[in-house]
Amino acid sequence: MVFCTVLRFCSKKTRGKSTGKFIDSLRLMVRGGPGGMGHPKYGGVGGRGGNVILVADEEMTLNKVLHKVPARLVKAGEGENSHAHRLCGDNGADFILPVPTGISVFSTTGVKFGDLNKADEQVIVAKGGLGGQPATQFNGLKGEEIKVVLDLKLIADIGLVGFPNAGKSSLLKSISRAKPRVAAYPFTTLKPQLGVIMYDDFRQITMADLPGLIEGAHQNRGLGHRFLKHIERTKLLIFLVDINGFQLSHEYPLRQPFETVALLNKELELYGKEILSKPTLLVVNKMDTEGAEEKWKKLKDLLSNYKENIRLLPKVMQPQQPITFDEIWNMSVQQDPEAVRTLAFKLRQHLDIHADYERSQLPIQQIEDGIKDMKQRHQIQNALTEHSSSKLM
Ligand SMILES: Nc1nc2c(ncn2[C@@H]2O[C@H](COP(=O)(O)OP(=O)(O)OP(=O)(O)O)[C@@H](O)[C@H]2O)c(=O)[nH]1
Ligand SMILES: [Mg+2]
Repeated sequence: MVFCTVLRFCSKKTRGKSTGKFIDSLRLMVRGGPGGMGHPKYGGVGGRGGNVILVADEEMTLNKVLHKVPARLVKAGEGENSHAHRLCGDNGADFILPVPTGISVFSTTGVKFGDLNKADEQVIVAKGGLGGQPATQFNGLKGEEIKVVLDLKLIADIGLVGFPNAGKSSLLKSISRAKPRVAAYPFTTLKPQLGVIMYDDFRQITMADLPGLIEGAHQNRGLGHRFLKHIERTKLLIFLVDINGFQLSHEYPLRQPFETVALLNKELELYGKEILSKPTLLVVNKMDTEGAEEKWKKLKDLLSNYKENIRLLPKVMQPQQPITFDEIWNMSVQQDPEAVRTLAFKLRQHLDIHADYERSQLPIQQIEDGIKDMKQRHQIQNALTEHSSSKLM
């Protein structure tokens, strides 16, 4: 009850400021154009109906799509009828609908049409009907008609996950030019926010800040789970944890920082989809608060043997698949801009190392075929060794 009240109270405040509801899923009825009539007397063939085609466009959002087709109905053009003076009718016009990059297109029965991940990629969702011809007794056929779901998953390099109030939006704000709302109550962030980290050499890395997760998020408690799909396509995750732990309200138990790490691990595991196999960094925040150093000592001890120590927690908090953190950091996002800068640098390094590592899978395949590229493997192995020796823990 208290939980619901908090949620409604917060959503009211933030929605007042927002510029429209963020849509990350949209249903549309799409209809291919009907074929034109043939001409039985002269054997004329009607034009084919137009197709409905979705094309990825980086400028689009699902809100803009809805603005373009407010009735959620998309119809391609009719094929032209065959006439005595013009026996072959023209084909109907295709309806080309620009959609955001990063969408998956499904039928409402769950059949996938495809993913549109890069600008200009396209998918035909409804084909136009055949024009009238002898095989159709010169009748034009109806076009395909189907309900489709456009499911948006943001494409960001890095995804921020954590309990509410941990400082995720504060980190996004200080590391990028994004201006997410930051406030001292849970569920300040109600929809995913994207920020771009800019580097001196013009490299840009995108980071997604998601609404906070809570225990039981996989059972649809809170807001976080609904948005977890947005980290499916990220290359790197940051678990952001408050050194003081998390307490939803006085009616709920205080979760110690180690418990919040395990619980985040568990929620992601229950969400599934191999999210836990992504490289993950742990950032422990709010080190400027009272008693933080003491708490950090304890947390560090527990984390140094994470796999064993999570088994000491109550069963409900235990993930089956303990995550391996690539690196663990502690910092104060709010008080230590230098640490934030170093983190930005580290993030870049991690992304590069993992990109190299992914690429290194190719030569490994070829090795099996007898073609060895040992030089590259050595370079990557060296990079990984250097990298692991720079870990905090
Ligand atoms: N003392 C201290 N407070 C911090 C720090 N970082 C963030 N905060 C505060 O923690 C509170 C929550 O910060 P947010 O950035 O809104 O947290 P969030 O994780 O985005 O929260 P949700 O959007 O609710 O999930 C705010 O009052 C921040 O000012 C820090 O390093 N030190
Ligand atoms: Mg936030």
